[in-house]
Amino acid sequence: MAADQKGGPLRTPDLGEVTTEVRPRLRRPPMYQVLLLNDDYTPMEFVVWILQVVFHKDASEATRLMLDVHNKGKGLCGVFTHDVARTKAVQVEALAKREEHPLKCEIQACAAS
Ligand code: TYC
Repeated sequence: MAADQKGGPLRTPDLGEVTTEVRPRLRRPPMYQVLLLNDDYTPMEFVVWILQVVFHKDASEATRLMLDVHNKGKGLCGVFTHDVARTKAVQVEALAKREEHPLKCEIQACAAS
């Protein structure tokens, strides 16, 4: 479709007036932050590993973020659609529970833009 075709009636020399398909207005999905919470018991190496396998952080970023959470109480692991954010939070807590660590995540809606 040409760049100047915005939907609605269109004149062409050969076909006369034709109606083009109406293009739906697309909206970006709402986005959610996944925040990792500090606790006194989960080993630091386990948190670094979680940040690598669930959030695809490299070793140095995972270590920096783990220390940030350790020092400040919580930290941002990433921003995702609701399903992805929930899935990652559930994965973190399931992996932690398997090892009997109390590690928890929070998800929080981002301000609408
Ligand atoms: N505070 C934990 C400790 O000293 C380490 C830790 C860091 C735990 C980040 C959770 O999200 C966390 N072993």
